[in-house]
Amino acid sequence: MITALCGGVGGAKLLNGLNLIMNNAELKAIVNVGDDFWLHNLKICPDIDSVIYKLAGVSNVTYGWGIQGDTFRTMSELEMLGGESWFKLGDLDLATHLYRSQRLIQGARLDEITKELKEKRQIKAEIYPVTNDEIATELTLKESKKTVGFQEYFVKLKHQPAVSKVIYKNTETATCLETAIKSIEKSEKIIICPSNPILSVGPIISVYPVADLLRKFKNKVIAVTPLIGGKAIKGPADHILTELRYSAGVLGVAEYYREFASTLIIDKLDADLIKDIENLGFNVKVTDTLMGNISKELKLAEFILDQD
Ligand code: FO1
Repeated sequence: MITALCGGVGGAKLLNGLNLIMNNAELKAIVNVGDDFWLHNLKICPDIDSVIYKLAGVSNVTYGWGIQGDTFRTMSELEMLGGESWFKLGDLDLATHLYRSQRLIQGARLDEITKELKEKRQIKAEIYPVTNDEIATELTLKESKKTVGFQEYFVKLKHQPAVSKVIYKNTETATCLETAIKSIEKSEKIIICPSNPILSVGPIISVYPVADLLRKFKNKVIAVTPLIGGKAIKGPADHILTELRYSAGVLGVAEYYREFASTLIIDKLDADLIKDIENLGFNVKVTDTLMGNISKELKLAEFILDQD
């Protein structure tokens, strides 16, 4: 059994590689729900959906979120009406949000609904929200000192403003899914996918008892850096680490994960940092981590599964 802690776009690519190799329910993904929010009275779970669409082979290859070939006619109409249209929900993607929201109103739990959604798309791997409770990642902006919700920062503000603080709201009272706890305990390997450490993995780790479990099973935790040559492929992973006083580049990722993971997988472009990262106590493995196509997703997944 393998458990992967996963955010949206980057994490979903590695998860897809693992899923293509394993293709069974022995792969368990624990997914971030700190980005989730309500919009138009619909519950949106971007990371769960990015993972489901990717594993189902329907995800938009350019954006990494949403469905390939989707259109945005509803959003254009909404914009014309003067409605809120900054967060682009595709016409096909809307079906997922309608389904999930209706099921939540009927009293179903988020993990049940996620199971229904992934089974409809013939995905065998288990996909668990880390918690069924509503948690929310919020960011305090350095200059304005304003605290904004994740999607306002990420989409509206295009993740540009410097951040002074990240808050994982409600994680101290949220209950971790029992199935997620069991899968961490029973797995031979726990993989931290190349997602944003602070914004995508941080909310998962902050739900009790995930941090304690990672510390306890540290010897089987393998983290994969999302930074290549010190830079994020997409998103704010690189600058948010330094804004929160971690070292620049992959060293900052290593500092963030040092209490939770024993192995850190880094890219060839960062090989000059091997010694510094080893000095933080990691077993360092170097490979090509850029997943530009499915064969590279498979290759990285194979490399990780081969580690002892
Ligand atoms: N990201 C954007 O940058 N702009 C969007 O308009 C947008 C819409 C969207 C709709 C559904 C969905 O599941 C994801 C969407 N995302 C969009 C991605 C999302 O904001 C981020 O990828 C994640 O929250 C970060 O992991």
